[in-house]
Amino acid sequence: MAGIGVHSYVWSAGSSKDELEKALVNSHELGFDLIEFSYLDPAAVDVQWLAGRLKALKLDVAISMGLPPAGDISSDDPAIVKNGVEILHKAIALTRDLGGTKLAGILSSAHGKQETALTRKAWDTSVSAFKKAAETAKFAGVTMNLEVVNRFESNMLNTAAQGLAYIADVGAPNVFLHLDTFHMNIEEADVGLAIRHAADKIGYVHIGESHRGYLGTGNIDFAAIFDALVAIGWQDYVTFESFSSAIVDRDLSLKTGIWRDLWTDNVALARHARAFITLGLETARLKAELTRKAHLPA
Ligand SMILES: [Mn+2]
Repeated sequence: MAGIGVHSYVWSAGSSKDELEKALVNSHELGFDLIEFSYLDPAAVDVQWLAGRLKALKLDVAISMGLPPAGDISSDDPAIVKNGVEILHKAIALTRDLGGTKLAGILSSAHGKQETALTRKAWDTSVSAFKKAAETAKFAGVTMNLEVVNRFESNMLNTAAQGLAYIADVGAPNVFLHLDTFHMNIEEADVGLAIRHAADKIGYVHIGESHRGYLGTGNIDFAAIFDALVAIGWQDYVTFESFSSAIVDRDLSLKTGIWRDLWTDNVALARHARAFITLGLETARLKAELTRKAHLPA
């Protein structure tokens, strides 16, 4: 197990040096192995300083983002597609410059509720543009992890199976799925089966509750999810993602519909999440062992 990560928006949506430092120290002190940042603008953030702090605290890093409408690589407008590829290239560079290897999130189309169904042309346009970004990422030592999200946040990749089809069309070895239990709980026929089906191509995992608050206080069957992760031999990161109206990012909070304050004490929340994931995975391992062990008479 590479370890357990935490999304920086548990700590703060800000990117001032003080806010970033607080996020790093909190993650480190609570025993997380990775911190995920939403894309940070290198013009506003001292990337070299941040890379140094990550290294000093022995924290791995992942970068996530959702393409904006003006950078939708599935667009009919070639200028918008071109802008989207440039945005992906910048995010790849940031990931590399921070010492990370994973770019994740909604990378194949714009993040947000779409008013029309996806067309074949939009799919093909996206695949073709994404190939360029995947090539750039390969040279940067970065994997591209396509987040599969619910219908209200994208009209393209809503299920793991759709994500696998997209990856097959792109045909690059450094493209994987970024699965998120919050979204899967809405769209998949069976979350555990979907994880097993996509096993070979999963690159990153978000653990989030059905209301995005405290793990275990919503309606997601986490036992089934931890069983599936253990069954496929998942050894990479699982990252806790949670949002509350206590911490607002003007863009992401609105797009993801964060209207309720599901928590205010983020330290208590993160400590609980790490314990919940650790115990959940450990329990799943014990269950797997028990099912394999034949108790026979001596
Ligand atoms: Mn997510």
